[in-house]
Amino acid sequence: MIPVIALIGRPNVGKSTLFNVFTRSRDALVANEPGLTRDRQYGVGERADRTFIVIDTGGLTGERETLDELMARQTRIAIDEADEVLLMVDARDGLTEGDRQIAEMVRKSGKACRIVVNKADGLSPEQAQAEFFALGFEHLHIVAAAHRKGTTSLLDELLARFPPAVGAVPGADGPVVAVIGRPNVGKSTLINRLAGEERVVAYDQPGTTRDTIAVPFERRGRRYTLIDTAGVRRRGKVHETVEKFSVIKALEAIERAQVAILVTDAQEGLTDQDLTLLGYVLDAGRALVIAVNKWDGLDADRREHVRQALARRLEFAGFARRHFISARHGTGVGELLASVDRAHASATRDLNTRLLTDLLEEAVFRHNPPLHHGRRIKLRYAHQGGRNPPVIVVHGNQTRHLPAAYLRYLTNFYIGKLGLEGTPLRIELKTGSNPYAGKKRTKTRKK
Ligand SMILES: Nc1nc2c(ncn2[C@@H]2O[C@H](COP(=O)(O)OP(=O)(O)OP(=O)(O)O)[C@@H](O)[C@H]2O)c(=O)[nH]1
Ligand SMILES: [Mg+2]
Repeated sequence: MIPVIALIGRPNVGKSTLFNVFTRSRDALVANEPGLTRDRQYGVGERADRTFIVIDTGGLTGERETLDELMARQTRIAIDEADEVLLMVDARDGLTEGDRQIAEMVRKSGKACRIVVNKADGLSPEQAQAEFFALGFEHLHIVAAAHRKGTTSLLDELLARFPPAVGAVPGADGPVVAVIGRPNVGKSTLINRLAGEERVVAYDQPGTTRDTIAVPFERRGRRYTLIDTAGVRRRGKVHETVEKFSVIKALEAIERAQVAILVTDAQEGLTDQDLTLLGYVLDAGRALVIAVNKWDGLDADRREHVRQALARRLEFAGFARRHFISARHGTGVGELLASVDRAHASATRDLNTRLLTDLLEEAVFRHNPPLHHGRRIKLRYAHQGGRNPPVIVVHGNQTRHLPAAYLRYLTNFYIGKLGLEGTPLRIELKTGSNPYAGKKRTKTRKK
């Protein structure tokens, strides 16, 4: 299980700033204006081989009369989803009635909680912390999020409480595939189609929102593990089942998988939620296959329209194969799985240094990098820097000045020549001495 941390507190205490430090993203908006964050925000962070999920929430005033019910609900959901809560307070404001109210809210939830005293820059630790012990929580951390002070040790203490990460899915061999998508797009139908109908039974059982179900199956002599992210299903008033959507589940599944299948609904088109999920997959660098489900219900005109709309709107995830399927009838599901195989193979492939360097030379020969201040940018050799996603590290001179367009050219060149499919490829540029020259150490050192 991946630890989930919720950031809560009054407006403007620095929750989004800390969120950005933890996730190293610039996603959460930070502004010197209380009440900026309105929705819950989810992000994934990494620290020394550990992965964790962070939830940013909108600030709560904590004052009964003005307490924004919507924000309060958001905060309650975040507390509920979290394994540990960080209640942030502002060292410069000192302890306020709002802080007390929010602390009370956490206490009632029974969740583990730490006080994070922010904006402690320029204050002595004694000054900063003294009054906040009155909130009655044992753990108190003093940080200056905007200056990244104290944030690493906070994270280390926090993560130490959780058992170390368990790679992917314990006991899984073969590709681990996350099946993600909005409620009722047909995730479970697809999983049943792939894994066999007897699996159906499992899904109607109540569980907590955090339960993800790993479904092992075999097809044509190959083993797979599907991660089902379908929410807890409740029988609705009428016939249908209502599915509760959990971002945490999707994030967890994406982290644990090598390939994601994003299931969308052809009849409803792409929604913001689809694009949010897609964004999570791209951030994680996972291999991706897109399943456009419920294709059976569309006439020829409509199909053409949907095809074009998707091609346009999914251009930024162009590496992902799109399959138009009917999970209910089984149409297109075999081809979908074949794409999953190819995406998995591409994403986890070992790339030979010799080959990568030869290809680099070929790419440069065909199309030279430009000059920078009259000196040619040189790309000399390449080697693999990671898998899933594949990372190619390219060494050369003045690589900082390599234009984005050239990097795109190089990326596409590698993708084409290596025959990579269904996975993003990352290229890292490095300027400096050749690490393989390490044997002749004295020479390179002296430069
Ligand atoms: N001096 C100082 N300022 C900080 C620190 N951390 C955050 N700030 C500033 O405090 C302001 C509010 O920060 P946010 O991260 O947006 O606060 P928030 O809690 O997310 O606010 P809401 O989303 O409105 O609830 C910004 O101007 C930050 O730059 C810090 O450690 N020291
Ligand atoms: Mg915020």
